[in-house]
Amino acid sequence: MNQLSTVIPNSLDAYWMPFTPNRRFKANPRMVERAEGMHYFTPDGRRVLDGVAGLWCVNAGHNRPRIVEAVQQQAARMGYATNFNLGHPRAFEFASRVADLLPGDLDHVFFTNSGSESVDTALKIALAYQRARGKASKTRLIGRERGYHGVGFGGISVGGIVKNRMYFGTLLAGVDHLPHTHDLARNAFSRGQPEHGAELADALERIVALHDASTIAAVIVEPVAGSTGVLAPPVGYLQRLRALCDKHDILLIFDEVITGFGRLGAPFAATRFGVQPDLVTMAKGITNGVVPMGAVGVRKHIHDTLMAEADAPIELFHGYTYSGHPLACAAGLATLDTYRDEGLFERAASLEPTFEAAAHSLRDAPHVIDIRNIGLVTGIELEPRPGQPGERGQEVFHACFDRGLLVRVTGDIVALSPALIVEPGQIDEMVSRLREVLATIA
Ligand code: PXG
Ligand code: PLP
Repeated sequence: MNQLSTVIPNSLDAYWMPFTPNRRFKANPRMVERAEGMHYFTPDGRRVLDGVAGLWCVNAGHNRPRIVEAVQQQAARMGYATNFNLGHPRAFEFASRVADLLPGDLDHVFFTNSGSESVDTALKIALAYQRARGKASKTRLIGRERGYHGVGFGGISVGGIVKNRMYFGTLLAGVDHLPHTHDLARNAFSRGQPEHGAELADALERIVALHDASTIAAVIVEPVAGSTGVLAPPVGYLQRLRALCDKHDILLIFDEVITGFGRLGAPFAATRFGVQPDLVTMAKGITNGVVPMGAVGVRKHIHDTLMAEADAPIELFHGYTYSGHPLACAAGLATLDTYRDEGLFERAASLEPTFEAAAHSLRDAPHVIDIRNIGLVTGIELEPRPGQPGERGQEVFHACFDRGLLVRVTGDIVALSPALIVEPGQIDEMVSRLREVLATIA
């Protein structure tokens, strides 16, 4: 153990924690201070099995020496260089590597520092592209109910989570939403893609009928909605959405912040589902969560149009101080090497049946009203307590942690999305601990 393990913070007051009930947390804090492989360790040395790859990001597992060393060496060599009018080799190398993994002619990569920034960047590229090709009236952005696209104003505007929107004023103008695809009546306990719901994509036709295609720039969806409870796309849904976007000359953006880098047993969801998006947003697994980074993959014709039609030497007036940060690029390169050399995407694909069977074995556990899965991710939906939505979920989260298992809970939906290095025995351990917890809570 390193020396840091003896440091206990003596005040929790100053830190305003993100997406956390701060007062509750500070009354009963739960901390981790070290991690390795599939586990976190608490300051008093307890081991916690990580059922969610950190927060859907540590796809190669925690503290992999190859990634640690790459970051250490880069920090010692050059910790920072601007990417505005100056380059460093690793950023170019990493962009090429990411482009190689992306399907089709998604040949260009713009770097950001998070999923939220990637979403804002993709929306801005979509708007700039429409204008550059002489379709400046195409400005409307279409999201989807229950979508999570981060917390920037662009992302919450196209996002579909009421609490992430209702406190923050008028948001972006000119945004519409497709209906979500969650349908317990028809699709409960589905394995892989649910059977029913492809026709929900046709809502785009109604939006087009209402506003006209000449006003619509882009549609953005998560291929599998993660944050709002693991919603795989109904069979045929994404294909239908792609066809409608083609028909009406609308860009299709896949937000692959969670689904990218192996979560579905393929490099991207676009690869797995065989649907070609025009723009892809990424983050999280791009650096194994070790250094913050995000990226946007851009198809050739979009990039080339913006290059050819630019009315100023700078083709896109956009970028972040830390775009292409050297530490993030170093971490990203070592991460992609790890995914490749350990065959982790293939490993995720081969574990999917085991993971699916384990998840669905909870069907008869108390409170469970749905279980759904795809790749190495499952959502286990619990019946909410009457008049107290989310309370049962919070209790499950705490009880799991106290029994040495980290899960992710959104409302009353429990998600498991382990690192792709997970062993079958650890999948069993996750499921049996969760079963114990479900049996003990009211
Ligand atoms: N898009 C998607 C699809 C995401 O899942 C973001 C954008 C935003 O990324 P950043 O890096 O800005 O957080 C995400 C992030 C949860 C949870 O409740 C999910 C995310 C973040 C925090 C919590 O499961 N996903
Ligand atoms: N605010 C101020 C005052 C700045 O100078 C900058 C960047 O130079 C920013 C915000 C944006 O920061 P970032 O590029 O890290 O997103």
